[in-house]
Amino acid sequence: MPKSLMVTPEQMRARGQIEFSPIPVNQYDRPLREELEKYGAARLLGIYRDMLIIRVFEMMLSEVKLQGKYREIEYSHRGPGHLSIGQEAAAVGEAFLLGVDDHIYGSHRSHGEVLAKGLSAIEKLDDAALMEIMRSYFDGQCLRVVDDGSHASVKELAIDYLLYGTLAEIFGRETGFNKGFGGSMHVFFPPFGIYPNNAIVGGSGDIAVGAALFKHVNRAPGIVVANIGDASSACGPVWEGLCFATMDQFKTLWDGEYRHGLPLIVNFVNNFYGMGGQPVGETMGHQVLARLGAGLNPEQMHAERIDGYNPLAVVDAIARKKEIIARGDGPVLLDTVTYRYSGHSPSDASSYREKSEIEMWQQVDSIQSYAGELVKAKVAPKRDLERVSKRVDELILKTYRNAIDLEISPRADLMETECRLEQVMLSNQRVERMADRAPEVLLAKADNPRVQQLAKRSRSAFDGQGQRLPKGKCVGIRDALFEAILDRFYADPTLVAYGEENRDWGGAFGVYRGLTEALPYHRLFNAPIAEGAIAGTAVGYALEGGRALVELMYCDFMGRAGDEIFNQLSKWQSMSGGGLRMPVVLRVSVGSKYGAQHSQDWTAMCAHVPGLKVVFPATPYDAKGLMYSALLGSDPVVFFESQRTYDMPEEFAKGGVPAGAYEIPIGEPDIKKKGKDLTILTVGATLYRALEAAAELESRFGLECELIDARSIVPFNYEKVLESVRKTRKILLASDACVRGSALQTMAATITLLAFDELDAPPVVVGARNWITPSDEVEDAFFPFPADLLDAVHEHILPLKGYKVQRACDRRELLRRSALGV
Ligand SMILES: Cc1ncc(C[n+]2csc(CCOP(=O)(O)OP(=O)(O)O)c2C)c(N)n1
Ligand SMILES: [Mg+2]
Repeated sequence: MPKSLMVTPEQMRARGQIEFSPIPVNQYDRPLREELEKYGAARLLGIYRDMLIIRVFEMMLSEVKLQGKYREIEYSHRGPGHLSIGQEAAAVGEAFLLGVDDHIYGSHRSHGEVLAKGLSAIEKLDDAALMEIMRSYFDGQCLRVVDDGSHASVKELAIDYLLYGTLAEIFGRETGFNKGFGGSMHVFFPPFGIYPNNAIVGGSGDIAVGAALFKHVNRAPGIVVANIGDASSACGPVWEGLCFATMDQFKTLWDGEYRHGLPLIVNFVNNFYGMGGQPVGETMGHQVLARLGAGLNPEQMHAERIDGYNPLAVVDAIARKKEIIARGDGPVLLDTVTYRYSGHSPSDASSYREKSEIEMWQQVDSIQSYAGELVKAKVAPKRDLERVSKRVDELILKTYRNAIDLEISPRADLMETECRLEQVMLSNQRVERMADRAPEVLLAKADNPRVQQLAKRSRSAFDGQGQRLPKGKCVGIRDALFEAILDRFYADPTLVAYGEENRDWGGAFGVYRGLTEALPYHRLFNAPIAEGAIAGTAVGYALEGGRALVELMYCDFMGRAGDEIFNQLSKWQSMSGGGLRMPVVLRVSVGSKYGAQHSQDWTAMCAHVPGLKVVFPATPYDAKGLMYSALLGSDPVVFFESQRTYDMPEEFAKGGVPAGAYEIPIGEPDIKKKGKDLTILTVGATLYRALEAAAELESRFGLECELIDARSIVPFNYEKVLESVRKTRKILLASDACVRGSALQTMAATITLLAFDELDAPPVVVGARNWITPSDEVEDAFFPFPADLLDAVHEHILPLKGYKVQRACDRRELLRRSALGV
């Protein structure tokens, strides 16, 4: 909501109508002869070879899946095989003009795109660069398999390498491009500009936008292409990604050289089918997919339909779209017509379509047609094409033999302790800055009005005499977060922050107040209300090598970004075999007072999905130190904050919140108060209610409580907690999360397992009720209060003399609730 964008009734209420421009459909009709002049015979023949490589590769996989053998050599491949037989021209045409800096993101049916892009990269890279890539990628593990001294040139070796790395990955071998941790639907190879392919269809719809955002913000060379299936054009990530990608601000508000559209081609690989459902005539209403671009911006995303059965029509389209992007008018949308002869997967009997339909497309088969054109235009005689075909057959057979051989191509041993997969689930690096250049800022840190304001505040909750100060006079959690974030913006030039109401407003809860003055638009901006795209673009931004800090306002809104958080953010480090990093900090706040859809603590969901770090600080000291660690790390961190504690001053750390930088290691709980009779472990804002409970337990019952703030949930070092339990022999765990399945339940179970002999009572978890959060007026019945903690201690840990339970929580009551599912 920048003030410069005035909304006037005069303009908004004026009569008029919206004009749309015609959308080109299959307009390409240039004779081959013209392309021959442009590209030369060798390159045109290369297109034929590349299409054939893909066809034979996919036919090989089809045979393996259907018959359990290829050329009579048996192999059982249990994994998926979504083949693109028939779609070769679309893939090769797209890749033809793309350089190594142009990055493709795709979907489950991407073998063809991987091979086409790889072959194009091999064509463009010189021998030294190719050797460097092959030698350095995973220390040359894949190269050693194929480099048998038989290759006449480095390019030939590289083609072998590409085919082998891809197939070994499909067969789940450690020598594959992603250590076998990705497999058929996810295989990718960043050194050739081939970025993650997504088995969550449409998943690349917002990730690729984030990749383009990276290129834009960091002025990195190249463009990004999102290859998305036609049926997946209905998906949330695709629509959210499109809205994000076409935001006006890129062309209106961003400054100077940053004022231009994103370098992005959204390419719908339109084979007219989902699995069996048909977007045209059945599951969607656009009739022609290219129409989708029309409503998104006045440029209509320069959308057009192109004939993906003619590789040269696709080459032509990519050339024109690249020009549009180069002049700053991206992003663009392509509807690339193609067809798959193969089923959705080998088990698909194509019951949803007529055989005659498949035959019609086979009659105009792109490879056959193109071969005919080459011969007709005398680019190559038929026997040359036959020679190419024979060579391709040999190549694929050799690749197959190597990839199925367990001696040459072993599977990763995941049974050993500290196995390879454990090593890549999280990257655990400390990276001061993701690029070496001066960060762009608008004013010196010392001149920042908020920095100046905070300099006058107390850094502790108490004055020199130990008297509690009013909150308004102290540095609170939101200020402590601001300090860490501001500081990192002056250190890491790639760091960007965005989300809803991040600029001007100052972040939904005021954490970013003062950032707008400090940062240009391209480092801090408002995103559309598209939580999926906010998280998904951060994934793409990080995969490309940047660091993103994104915010989802309320924790509850993670539901909107579930796929991006749980399937994307958490997984690409490991699915890359450790080749990629994911430095993303996702801030979410846990609310109260706003009822059922604005008050949930979903730490357990994040903790349940492997691949995410999860923290929930409750004090300014911890918030600042953990934010530093999160923003210096290389892993995705879901950073929980509580709206109840944003203005909480520091009352635990001696000396208050340090003004300078410091890090608190993620995973280390902290003892907030020493005690010998009962351990209380809390997550988040419940710390303060536990503190009240501890005071009461001490004053009324003489029990000295040891209070431990978990601070982190994943990872979590149990040592301090176990040490405490050894001393107190009793532990109560409390948080605001609904008690069933909460993160503390896992901790309680682990403590039981590790300290069973030292416990006098079972670890007891107190949380919110298994209800919706009721409205503010009655929400106290939902959240745990000090009395609930005392009740739990009395009923399950240690009877408190003379204590009267306030709310039943005995065995019978717990059984009743459980049987009812509440
Ligand atoms: C989010 C999600 N929903 C459903 C599926 C199951 N699925 C796999 S492929 C597919 C069809 C996708 O069609 P399209 O996007 O046109 O790509 P194509 O298979 O035609 O290449 C479906 C429904 C999935 N993998 N991910
Ligand atoms: Mg499709």
